[in-house]
Amino acid sequence: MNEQHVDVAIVGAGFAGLYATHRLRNLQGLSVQGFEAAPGPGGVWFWNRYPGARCDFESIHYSYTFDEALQREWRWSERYAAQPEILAYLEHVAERFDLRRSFRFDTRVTSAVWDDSTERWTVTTDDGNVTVARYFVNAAGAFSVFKANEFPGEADFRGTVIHTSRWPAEGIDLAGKRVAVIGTGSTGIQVSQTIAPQVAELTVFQRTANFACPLGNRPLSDEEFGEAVANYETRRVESRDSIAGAPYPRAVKSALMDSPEERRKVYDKYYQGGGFRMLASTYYDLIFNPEANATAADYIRDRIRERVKDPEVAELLCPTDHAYGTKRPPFEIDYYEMFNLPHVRLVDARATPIERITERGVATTDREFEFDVIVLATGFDVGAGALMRMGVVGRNGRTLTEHWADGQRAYIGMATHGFPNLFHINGPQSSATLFNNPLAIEDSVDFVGGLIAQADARGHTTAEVTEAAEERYNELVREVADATLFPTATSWYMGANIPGKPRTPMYLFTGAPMYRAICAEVEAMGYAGFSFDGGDTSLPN
Ligand code: NA7
Repeated sequence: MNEQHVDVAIVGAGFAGLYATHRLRNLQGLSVQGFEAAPGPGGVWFWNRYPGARCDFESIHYSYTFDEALQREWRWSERYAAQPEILAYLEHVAERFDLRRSFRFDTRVTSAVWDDSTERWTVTTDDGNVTVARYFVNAAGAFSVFKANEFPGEADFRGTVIHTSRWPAEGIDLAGKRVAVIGTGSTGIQVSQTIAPQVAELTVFQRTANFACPLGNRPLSDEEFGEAVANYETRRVESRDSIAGAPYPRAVKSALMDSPEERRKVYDKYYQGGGFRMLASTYYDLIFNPEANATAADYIRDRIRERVKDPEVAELLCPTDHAYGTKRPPFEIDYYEMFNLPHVRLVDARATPIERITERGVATTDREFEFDVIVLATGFDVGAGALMRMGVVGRNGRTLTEHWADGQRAYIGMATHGFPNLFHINGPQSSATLFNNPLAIEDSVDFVGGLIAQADARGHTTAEVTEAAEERYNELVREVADATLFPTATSWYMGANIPGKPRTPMYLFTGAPMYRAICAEVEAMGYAGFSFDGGDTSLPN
């Protein structure tokens, strides 16, 4: 067994872990040891190699901002980048900033234990080594634990059954195969529309219909790219000041202030290829007011009915059980037209739920379907699911699982009481997971880097959020959620997609500007809410 001592241990080599390594090691001069379960960098973009995997934010926005030359030189080929291109980008970043050498790949953290006497984290990994660190940074991602064992009988199936986030790099030959896709979230929609032309039969199992709107992907022209590069400085500022973390026009009106004709024009403008603009740029009250929301929901249902020829199938594809935006809205290319193809069928997995996977296929409550391949697009234990599985033990032997028995909580999404010197990037109760992620990640990493620098400069050895600050922030998260329609839906936003997981708002539903303002205020007040060395609740200014 090897034991090494470093300033910071980082888990995860995705967007968050890579930037954290750059910032803390290259810019702040700290010693860093990173761990990554995958054989290479990329995080969520390493694992999600299923056909059609693509980002719903434009590449020129969904990318790092910290290095001027990087954003000028990396030429995105499409308006919305596909997974291979984003992975290549992250691999490039890892090389360019010499980050690989700080990571041990193919390595999982098996326990992380805080020692109050030494004020260190002892991080044990499955290669048998031990790393002792002053700080422990959770950059393990919000979507890294997929829902496993959702259906009994997986092992009985004679064909191939695979979760989308474990798609093999060499691909799966789907030509001429009878394929099932279970799940109609962002992933299920992307994979279905992409494989439909290749397969002999495609059967989509839908439990909840979704409000999917057109993505509007196309090649990124030289002109568009040139314009982006020329204006990066202002665009990035605008992004950080926008609800979605991308420079989309800000909705300033209530949907109820416009006439039906005026509304139709607004929705027409943003439906067609606008991505998240449909939510962020149309009307500000869609997410607060059921009546306003219904105008957008009705509009999208009408478009679905126009695009799907069979009226029964169209009706089944129209969401009726939740308000628009209260489940993460997916984006699509030709998902609805796909159901006009003779070899594609839709199964109502709410009316006739899936009971099990059998030797030959899928058994619902009323029949058995035969398949060669079953694709599980059933989602993730979203939030700090990965950290929960790492055996994290804080002050006084209290485990993170115990502390979060009633729901994952983290002050400003970054710190948890009883777990000193542990910081989450993209953590539970941040807004970060809900807006353009690379920018959110940079902001959180910079906050954590700043806090560590301050503590070091003043000779403090521990930083821990107080119980009172964590509780007050938790109340804020709940109050904000209660002011919105989010709690009315069964979604991962509410932790409600995992049986037995406490139903509680997983995020601060404010969007980027307010979340960023809260973090800035905490920092400006000398890291208010944090106790340093168990003393005063903030550093003296
Ligand atoms: P999601 O958004 O959680 O979607 C999972 C889908 O799988 C959703 O349609 C679920 O239906 C369905 N599902 C889950 N369990 C079952 C069972 N038992 N039976 C039938 N259908 C089921 O995950 P995604 O991977 O699509 O997206 C995750 C995020 O990745 C996405 O939001 C982006 O941020 C990127 P349900 O709605 O629960 O009825």
